Amino acid sequence: MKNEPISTHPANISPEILLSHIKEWGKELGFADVGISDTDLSEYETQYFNWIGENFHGDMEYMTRHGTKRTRPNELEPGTLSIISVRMNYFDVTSSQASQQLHTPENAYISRYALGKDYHKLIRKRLQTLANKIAEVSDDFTYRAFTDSAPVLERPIAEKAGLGFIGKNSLIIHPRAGSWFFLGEIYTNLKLPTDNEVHKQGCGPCKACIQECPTQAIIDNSIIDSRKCISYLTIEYKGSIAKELRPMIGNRIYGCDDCQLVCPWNKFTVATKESALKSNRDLDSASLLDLWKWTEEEFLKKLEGSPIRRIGYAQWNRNIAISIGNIQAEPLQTQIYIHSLSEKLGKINDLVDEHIEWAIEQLQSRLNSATNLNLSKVKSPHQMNTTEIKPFIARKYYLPK
Ligand code: B12
Ligand code: SF4
Ligand code: SF4
Repeated sequence: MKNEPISTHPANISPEILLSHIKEWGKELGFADVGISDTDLSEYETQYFNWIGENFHGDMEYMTRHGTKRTRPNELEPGTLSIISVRMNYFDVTSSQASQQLHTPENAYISRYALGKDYHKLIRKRLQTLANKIAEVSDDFTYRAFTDSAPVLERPIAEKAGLGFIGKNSLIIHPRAGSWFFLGEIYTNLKLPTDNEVHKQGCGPCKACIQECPTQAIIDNSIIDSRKCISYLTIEYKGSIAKELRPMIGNRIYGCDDCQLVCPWNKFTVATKESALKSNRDLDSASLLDLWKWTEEEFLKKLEGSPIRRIGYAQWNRNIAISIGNIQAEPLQTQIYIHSLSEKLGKINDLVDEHIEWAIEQLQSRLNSATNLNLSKVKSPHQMNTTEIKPFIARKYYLPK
C-alpha cells in the first residue's frame, strides 16, 4: 500500500510517519530493505578490538586507524541519534552459473559482486537522493552517508536494524533473501523509531561455510582471519602471496564466494534489479588464458567502471598467474600455459615475475611427472607429494534457479 502524499511542512510529520516514508522512498530507490537502529554498538566493541588484537586484519591498516570511531558512531559523526541501514541485492541470476565456473579450473572465477559496475558510487548516490527527500520534510536534518568506505561497523548496524543475522561466515544473512547484497548507511541527527534487532543467529548446527572455506579462514563462529581469506589475498593484499596458500586459491582471481555458495540460506536469493550490477559478459565465463592475454590498455578499457580496476594491472596478473599455475591439464595444453606465462616474464614487475616463475614451476613439475608416469607408469611417493593438488570440491551449492 502506498503512503499518503507527504506534507512538506516539517512540523506536521511525526517520526513514525517520517519512518514509513523513509522506508517507502528507500524501496523506490532500489534498496531491498531499509531498517533503523540506534547508535549503541557496545555489545560488538570487544569482539571488534579482539579481532584487531589478533591481527586478523592483516595489512588492512585502515581498519586500525580510527580508534573507537568505528564502534561509537557519535565519535565519527557527533550528534548522530539514529542510523538508517539499507541493503541492495547484487546477484545476477542471468550470469553464467557460479558453481560451473568455479569448478572449471581453466576458467576464471570472479566474485559475483564484482561482475557488474562498482557499487560504491551507485549506493552513495541513492543514499544521497534518500537524504535529499528526508531534508525536504525535516527541519535541521543533518546526515552522512556511507557504504563500505568509512570506519563504520556495517554488519552489526544492519543486524541491529533488523536486516538479517550475522552468520557463521560473518556475513549478514536475511532469512528470506540470503546474503548476496551490499550494505549502506545514513547516520543522522533525527531520532527515529528503531526496528527490532535480529537476535538469533539462524545457522543452527550448520557449519558448511567453515568446512568448505578453501583456506580455513573462518576460524570460529563469524570470525575471519583475513590473512587466510582469498578475498583479502586477491583484492586487498598487495604483496607476495604465501606459497602454501597459492594452491588453495584455485581459479579464484578476484575475491571468493565459497562461504556464500554453500550457505543454505542462499536458496532464497533475490535477483538484483539494478542494470548496473548485471554481469559484464567479458568476465562471467572467461577463461584464465583469455584474461591473461589482456594488455594493460585492454584491462583498463574492459574494466571501466568495474571495482576490479582498483587492484591494478600488476595485481590482476599476479592473481591470474597463480590460478594458471593451479591448472591440471593435458601435457600439450600445459605447455601452452607455460609458454603464455613466460611471455610476460620481465614485462610487469618483480612481484608478478615471482608468481609467474612459481606457476611455471608448478606446471613444469606436473609435466615432468606426467612424462615420468608415461615412462614408468608408476609414481614415486616423492612425485605424488610434489605434484598433486587437491581441487576444492564443495558438497552442494545453493543457488537461485
Ligand atoms: C574488512 C572487510 C573485509 C575483510 C575482512 C572480512 C571480515 N569478516 O571482517 C575481507 C577482505 C576478508 C572481506 C571479505 C569479504 N567481504 Co568485506 N568488508 C570489510 C569491511 C570493510 C569491514 C568489516 C569489518 O569491520 N570487519 C571486522 C570484523 C571484526 O567485523 P565484523 O565481521 O563486522 O564483526 C562483527 C560481528 O561478526 C561480530 N562478531 C565478531 N566476532 C564475533 C564472535 C562471536 C562469537 C559473535 C557471536 C559475534 C562476533 O561483532 C563484530 C563487530 O565487533 C566491510 C564494510 C564495513 N565498513 O563494515 C566489508 C563487508 C563486510 N564486506 C562485504 C563483502 C560482500 C565481502 C565478500 C563477500 C567479498 C567477496 N566476495 O570476496 C568477502 C566475504 C568474506 C567473509 N566471509 O567475510 C559486505 C558484506 C555484505 C553482507 N551481506 O554481509 C560488506 C558489509 C561491504 C558492503 N558495504 O556491502 N571484507
Ligand atoms: S571468502 Fe572464501 S576464503 Fe574468505 S572466508 Fe569465505 S570461503 Fe573462506
Ligand atoms: S553456511 Fe551454514 S553456518 Fe555458514 S553462514 Fe550459512 S547457515 Fe550459517
